[in-house]
Amino acid sequence: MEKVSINGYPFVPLKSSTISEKEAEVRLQNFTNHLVERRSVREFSSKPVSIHLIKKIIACANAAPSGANKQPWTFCLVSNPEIKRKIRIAAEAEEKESYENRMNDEWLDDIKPLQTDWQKPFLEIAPYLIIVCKQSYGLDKHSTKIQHYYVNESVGLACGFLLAAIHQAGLVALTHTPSPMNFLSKILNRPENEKPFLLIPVGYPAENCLVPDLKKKKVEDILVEYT
Ligand code: IYR
Repeated sequence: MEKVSINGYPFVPLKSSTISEKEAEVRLQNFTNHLVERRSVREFSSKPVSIHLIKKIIACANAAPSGANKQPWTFCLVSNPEIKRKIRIAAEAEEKESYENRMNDEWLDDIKPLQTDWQKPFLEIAPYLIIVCKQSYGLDKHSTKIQHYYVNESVGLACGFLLAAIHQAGLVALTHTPSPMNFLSKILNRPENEKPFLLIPVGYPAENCLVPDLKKKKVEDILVEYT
């Protein structure tokens, strides 16, 4: 790789290959056909998943762009059954309170097609729980604060990469947001600069797994053109 310097900062040539529009369309169609099959799954198999595969998936998420390339994220990977059990118990307590007292009628109505309730057995069944934490600031080895930028945007992008990688690996996941999520900070003993962002069970789907028959908005309804 040919290195050059701009004002003393190292740059390398962009790795890119120009392809014909026809080729682009074929590739894009294949990519889209694959991605539209990704679904949020709530019925998991307990079939083990190789730790090697999971770490490769997390490496893919770590390639996401982030503000000033600070990578303001931590991926907590839980396979320990006792920790999974603690997480399930605490998540279900919050979810029970949410379903019974926090969510309003419109919200409860909106999620009826998903047929969810406060019970979350998948938190113990799925072989892995990935708890993605956002770092509101970083800490160097002397515990000096490091500024982070656009933390929600950055961690959201990393989660997008993570979900795409999970799907690419033939695994399934759920973007789960039991709310509030501070119980995870306690169970996982996370430092003050980190807050849980998403709780993502990962594994293989249960046999005969069903998912709700949801439709996406049409492109015409989400695209505004300024020509
Ligand atoms: N967090 C709850 C409720 C829930 C909320 C939304 I918005 C969803 O898209 C799905 C569920 C739960 O996980 O059951």
